[in-house]
Amino acid sequence: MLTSEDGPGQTVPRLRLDQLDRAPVEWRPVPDPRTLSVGIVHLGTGAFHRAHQAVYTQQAMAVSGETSWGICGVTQRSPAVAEALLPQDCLYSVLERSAEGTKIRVIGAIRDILVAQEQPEKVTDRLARPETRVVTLTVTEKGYRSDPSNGRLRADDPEVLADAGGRPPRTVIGQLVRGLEARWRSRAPSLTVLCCDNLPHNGDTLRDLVEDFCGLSLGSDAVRLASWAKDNVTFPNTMVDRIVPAATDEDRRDAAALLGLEDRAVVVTEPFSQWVIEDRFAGPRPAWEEVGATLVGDVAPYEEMKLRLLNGSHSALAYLGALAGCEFIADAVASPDFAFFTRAFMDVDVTPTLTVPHGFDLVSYKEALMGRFADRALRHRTIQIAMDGSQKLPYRLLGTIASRLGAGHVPRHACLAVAAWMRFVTVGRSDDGAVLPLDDPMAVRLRAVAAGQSTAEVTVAALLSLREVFPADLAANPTFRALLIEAVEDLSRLGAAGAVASIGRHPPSRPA
Ligand code: CS2
Repeated sequence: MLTSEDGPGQTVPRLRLDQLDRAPVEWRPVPDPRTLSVGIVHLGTGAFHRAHQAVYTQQAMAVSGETSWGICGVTQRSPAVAEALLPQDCLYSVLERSAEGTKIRVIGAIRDILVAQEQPEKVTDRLARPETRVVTLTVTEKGYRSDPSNGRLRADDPEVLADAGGRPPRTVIGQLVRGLEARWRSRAPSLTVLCCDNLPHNGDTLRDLVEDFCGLSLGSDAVRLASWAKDNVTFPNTMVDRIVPAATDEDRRDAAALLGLEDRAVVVTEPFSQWVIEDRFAGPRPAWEEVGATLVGDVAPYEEMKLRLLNGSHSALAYLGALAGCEFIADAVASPDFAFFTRAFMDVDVTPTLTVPHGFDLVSYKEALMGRFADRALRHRTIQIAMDGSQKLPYRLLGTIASRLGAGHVPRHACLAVAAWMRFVTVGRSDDGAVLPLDDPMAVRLRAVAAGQSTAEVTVAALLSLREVFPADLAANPTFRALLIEAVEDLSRLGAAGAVASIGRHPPSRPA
């Protein structure tokens, strides 16, 4: 067994700059992390950022020879990432797994790390420094504290109000606005802010949230800041894609065995990676397009395709799979009924709602998605994706449903997925009785609904009344309501596996 230098046995040294020459040369970071200076601040330094934007940035610097795009990561909710990274000089490894095997490389693009909740002033300072030219964000859907029904800032959120009142900021939007305000006052150069979360029109949404916060907090300065920002700050929309399951002890052991160094911040991911960015930068940026990022005029078609096909299928498989007792996404799609269901969900419910970019091969894209879901090397837990459903459903499933109902069709597969979420949050157990933990910012209210449930009608009506999740017009749609009641009943009568199998026997998309 491999043990760390701090643990018993003292056999494997920790990954650090002064230990890097122990790692095989092809896995060491290029450029040398010691030569980098910080030009990017990233809010939300979770596993996704470390497996995605940080990798592109390191590769872009390797190709261009630039050394000014080091990243200062800011962790939001917990200091755990900072605690793992700081003793490693912010180095970590990316373990790329697939049926073909496992690859590893060390990433050194992150050069500093701050804990937002403990160092708010330092975060503002970093955001305001003239050498910071790009800010990127991955703080998950809930991190924005927006109302999914209209994308605007929740002005009744106590944390938002407290930040708007002037305390050192704890919310992401508060941090960003304080940083922008400091840049405005110090006449710092222009800045590009790239939202890299799975939200529709993520850049436009973020710009609106910033504007809302300014309105709440800055009084008459809000207008002056807005007019400066209009000329000096851009918020391009982006689409990001890479599946990043939570790393396990086995991943950490494999990384140690490959590197000969212990890495407590390893991230595990798939070979696939995609980044589509609207080409609206306010100033300099890394040469991301040299290393696979696509710069386009309009991200909307890519983003809708990805959110509805990939993330929509993910959420459907997460709830139906968890109820059926599948631990991993690959377990779920290994069942022919689940695979058939997923294809039908994509083809029958989602595809007609999409505007496909010119020349884009949608058939191959969907096939590739099925392959990615089925990859057994990637142990992506259904329960990980099931997290924060109240924040994800509107963007991943409800848009598809509203669009299909509007066109006079019955999106039966998407409705079964929403019904599975309803059962997941109200029953909280899989069909064989295992407890399914509810990790959701609305957990208290969702549990209150669960406590009052009696029949499928009552459960569906109570959940549909949650305006933060279901827009009023969709909630009032009688076809939607009837489909949900039928699906909730099917799930309880047949179990998730039975309901998934039986939907395959329905004629596809009967007119409503
Ligand atoms: C997943 C996403 O956890 C989830 O909700 O659907 O993180 C998904 O893996 C990524 O968006 C893939 O790009």
